Amino acid sequence: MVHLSKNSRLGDIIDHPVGHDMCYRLLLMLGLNPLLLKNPLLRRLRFRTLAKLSHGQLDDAFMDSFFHLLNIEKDRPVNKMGEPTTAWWKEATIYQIYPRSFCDSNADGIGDLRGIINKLDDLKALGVDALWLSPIYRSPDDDNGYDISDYYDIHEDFGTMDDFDELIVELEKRDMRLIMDMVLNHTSDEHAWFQEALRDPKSPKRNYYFLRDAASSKSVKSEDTPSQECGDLSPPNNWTSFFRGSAWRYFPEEELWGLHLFSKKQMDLNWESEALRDEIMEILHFWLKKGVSGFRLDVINYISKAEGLPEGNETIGAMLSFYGIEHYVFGAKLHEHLREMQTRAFTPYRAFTVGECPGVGREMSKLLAGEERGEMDLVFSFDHLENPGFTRWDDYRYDLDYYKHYMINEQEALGSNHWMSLFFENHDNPRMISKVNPDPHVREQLGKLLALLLFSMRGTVFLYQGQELGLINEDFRSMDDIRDVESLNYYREKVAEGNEDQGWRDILAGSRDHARTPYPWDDQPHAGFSPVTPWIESSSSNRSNHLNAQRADDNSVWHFYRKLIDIRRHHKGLVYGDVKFVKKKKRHYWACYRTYGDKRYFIEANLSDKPIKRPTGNPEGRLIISTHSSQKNLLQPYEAAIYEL
Ligand code: TEU
Ligand code: CA
Repeated sequence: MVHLSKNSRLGDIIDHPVGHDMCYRLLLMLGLNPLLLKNPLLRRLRFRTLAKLSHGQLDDAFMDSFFHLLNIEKDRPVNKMGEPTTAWWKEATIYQIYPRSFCDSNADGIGDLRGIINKLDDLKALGVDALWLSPIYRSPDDDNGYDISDYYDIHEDFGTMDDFDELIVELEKRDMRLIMDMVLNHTSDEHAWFQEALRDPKSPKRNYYFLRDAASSKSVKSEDTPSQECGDLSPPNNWTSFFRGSAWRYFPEEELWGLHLFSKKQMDLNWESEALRDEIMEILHFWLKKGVSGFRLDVINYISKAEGLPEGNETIGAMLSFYGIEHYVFGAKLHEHLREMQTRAFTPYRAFTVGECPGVGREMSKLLAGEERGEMDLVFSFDHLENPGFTRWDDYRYDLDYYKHYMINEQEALGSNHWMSLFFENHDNPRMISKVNPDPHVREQLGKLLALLLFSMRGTVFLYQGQELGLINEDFRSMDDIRDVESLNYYREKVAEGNEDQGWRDILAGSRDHARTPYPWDDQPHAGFSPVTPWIESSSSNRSNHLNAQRADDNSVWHFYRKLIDIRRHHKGLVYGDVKFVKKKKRHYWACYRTYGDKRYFIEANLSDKPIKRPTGNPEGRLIISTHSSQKNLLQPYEAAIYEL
């Protein structure tokens, strides 16, 4: 096994899975084209030469952290040849529901399980095979359910366990499956485990979390990461939270520090505790026994934290604006923990798993979800959601040519033992149409183009509620319209820095609330979501694009999605077929062939808002679906089509 160091050549670093994905991220952050990784000249450079060029930015401390992270991983991905094996979850269209905002059945302004049950026929009509529900467990809702206080109970806002059991029955009747969101990196501070851990130093639960004695914790002060509420004490290390500020919360009565990578009320779990892992297996069994088909595992790549919770590297911290990430993004025991869940819980039920893995790219994903690895089935990674040089908070036009090259890169580099998740939206991101082009005139065409790009690639398609209606970002008027803890903390920090206006612009570009507003059903008050004022409100541009109107219009975005789902069901070549892009260099032009047995397909699209010349002339074959009624030689703005050859 090669041991990587600053004397290694970039080529060897890029051939290492963690090295590859970290360098990819780095280039994205620097606003550089990640295709540079393939450059032979660059590959020959030694890392220390590159570091010298960075004017001391990539100092020795940085290199120590970086190579430490790389050298933890001893395995290398294998790419198998041939056809992929078949599986229900590869063919399925999986639809994510944000339960608070889907349908309110009891007029309290909050969506609920009965609301979902009432709408199952609409989802069936669209053609979805499985639902993924964002968390519905008991929770004080500091982070809308991603802070669980009881894994064995249903949130009272959402209904009862009887409602849940009924949902399972109603789904089965319709031949649909259920995938639960499972949050195992942290619990709510109101979870009984945490309460006991805090109160009782002798309790075994104390070891379920990262609780540190204030008296014994180091007292070096870090100016960069002030902790808000603890007088002159300093936190055990300099790690910062994804929701701003120190990742440590001080509990003055107990004189303890508790680690939270997310909000102050989301306390990180210590997977080193065997008793905790036993509890987790029990939770998984509980839901699997009820008949759920699998799990979406929230930030699952963060569960293995470096022993001793060492200081985060300053350079990495400054670069990412999060300190400490290298100590948990791909921890030493991650594979072991995933395998334990696989053998003890998932395999006995043949359950499906998709791990949400921020910071993980293509090569690391192969190690987490390669068929031969015994870890998970699929990974959500996020390198395609922003263009190089931009973050979610930036107001910019997303260039779909970046997506094209990203997809080429992914699809060509995966073996038949790998499978990718295909998605543009979820509850953590603004709407994709708005990112690409907010011009209302192109909204429908663009919605259809994005749909076709998703459904014509090799992978599993995940839709987020409202995407099938072509919903766009909300026109929030002020911070009074915003509910999300991340946005609220972010804005507060901007105000404290004196950047109030910038803060508001950032919220308008990147707030997670854009995707969390009520689903528009019909022309009733509040678009039929609820008879009363909902917990968060949507704008008229989304309310008027409701499902009812779209079902009545054969040309709607909804019908386009419905047709695509149906086509995929009848043309397995679009699911499993081999992918070959052509005319890759032609800007704004997307063209690829899919081959599966004796079936062949051609997919063609214009990624821009201007007409472009068809470089191939009029394609042969039978047109299966198109966004426009096709014209010769010219592709209309955002035109896209699939042909069977
Ligand atoms: O998200 C994890 C995550 O890192 C992000 O997508 C996050 O929303 C954002 O980057 C923060 O800067 C998952 C859930 O999807 C999200 O809703 C939760 O808030 C988070 O975990 C904590 O459970
Ligand atoms: Ca309700």
